[in-house]
Amino acid sequence: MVGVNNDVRRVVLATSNQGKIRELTEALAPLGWELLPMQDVTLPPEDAATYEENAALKACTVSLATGLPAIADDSGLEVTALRGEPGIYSARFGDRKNDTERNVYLLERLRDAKATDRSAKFVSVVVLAYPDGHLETYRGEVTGRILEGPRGEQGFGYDPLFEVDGLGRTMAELDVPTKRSVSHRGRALAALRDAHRDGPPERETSKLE
Ligand code: ITT
Repeated sequence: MVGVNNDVRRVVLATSNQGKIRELTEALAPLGWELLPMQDVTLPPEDAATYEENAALKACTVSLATGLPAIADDSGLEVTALRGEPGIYSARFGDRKNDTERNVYLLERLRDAKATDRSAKFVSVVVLAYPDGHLETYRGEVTGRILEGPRGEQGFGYDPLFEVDGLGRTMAELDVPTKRSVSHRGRALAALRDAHRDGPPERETSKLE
């Protein structure tokens, strides 16, 4: 650890996912924070059982290594017909190597699913970790359904297969501001922005009896 700096105006982005980096950068811009890449810090294996714990693992690792506050997102796609799979394992679904292969695998797994079984949701948990160990946690979700083939060129990951409820468009057919306003990550980050509107939120202190 490189000294403790809890000043939230310089924050490290604790992710190696370029799609997340773009969305975090865009959604956090109104706060005026300086967002730094994590450079040579390696993220830990995501071996916890929840999005919250995995996001905290990533954010804490980077915050401790850099001595600065760090922000991480752990997210996933939960498909009803697959009883919530791939969930926290979305980045390594079926051991496939990249987004395209994972999308093909998802379609294979859903080949026999009835139309009503194709409902799904995206979940994002964003954790802001401070070098003194304090954590802030924000969660967002969006519901939709998995199409039988991809549509759209924007976004990343499972976006081309996920049609957002009420919009009739896939997440990959949305421009950046629209994805931000409806998406799981956009919602989690809106909650973070609200909490920080007037500076860092007050920390809860436990009272000693
Ligand atoms: P970092 O851990 O470095 O942040 P990662 O891609 O490994 O990157 P996760 O472990 O949180 O991140 O995996 C989430 C996966 O869920 C991601 O790789 C995508 O396949 C999928 N996913 C998450 N958010 C998504 C989004 O907004 N659109 C499409 N797919 C998404």
